[in-house]
Amino acid sequence: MLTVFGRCNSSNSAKVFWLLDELGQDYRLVPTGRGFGPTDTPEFLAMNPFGKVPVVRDGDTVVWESNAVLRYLAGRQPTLLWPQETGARSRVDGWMDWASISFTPVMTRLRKARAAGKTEDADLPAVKAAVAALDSWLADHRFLAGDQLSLADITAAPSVHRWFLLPESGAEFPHLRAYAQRLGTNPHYQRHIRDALS
Ligand SMILES: N[C@@H](CCC(=O)N[C@@H](CS)C(=O)NCC(=O)O)C(=O)O
Repeated sequence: MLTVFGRCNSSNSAKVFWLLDELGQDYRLVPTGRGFGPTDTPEFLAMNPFGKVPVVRDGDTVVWESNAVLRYLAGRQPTLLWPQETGARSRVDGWMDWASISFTPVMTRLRKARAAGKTEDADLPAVKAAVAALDSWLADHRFLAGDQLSLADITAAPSVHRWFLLPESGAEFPHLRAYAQRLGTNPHYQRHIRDALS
């Protein structure tokens, strides 16, 4: 049985829970992370030396870093969420890396600054630039890596969701809004992403 160490309110864990549901994969959840269970025990640090969730254990194999976990899980069985053909797969991988390296950090910092009541918006220009690029891409694409849902969308979804929680999301960026609404019709997104805000 696959074991997942994570917490339901963590966006990086939520990505993994969403994929597991898409794949119809059973798992045992060990609630772990801030407010749920310790990550500083020798046992946990032996799995992930950085003491972060999510972590997945599959027999003797331990995987950490949420995108690595997504790829590991999608690689265990054929799925269009992470296509086998290398060109198609690289498009998914590119969006995953962009979302995690260029979009999520600035979006997370902006959200935290707002939550702390800070008025200075150092990350807003970078967030807006990312959102504008997403919007123009999504004018011609139903999902990030093509016509159907993929690991790219699962990776970007928490930050897209967080953008629309900000007051300045307004009426701008209609293609991104339509995409967010498209994601919002997915029951696994509804179950895992909407409330995973920390
Ligand atoms: N880049 C890592 C980030 C992992 C991360 O920062 N996880 C957060 C939850 S989203 C965490 O473990 N926070 C500490 C805790 O919950 O104890 C990934 O994608 O897995």
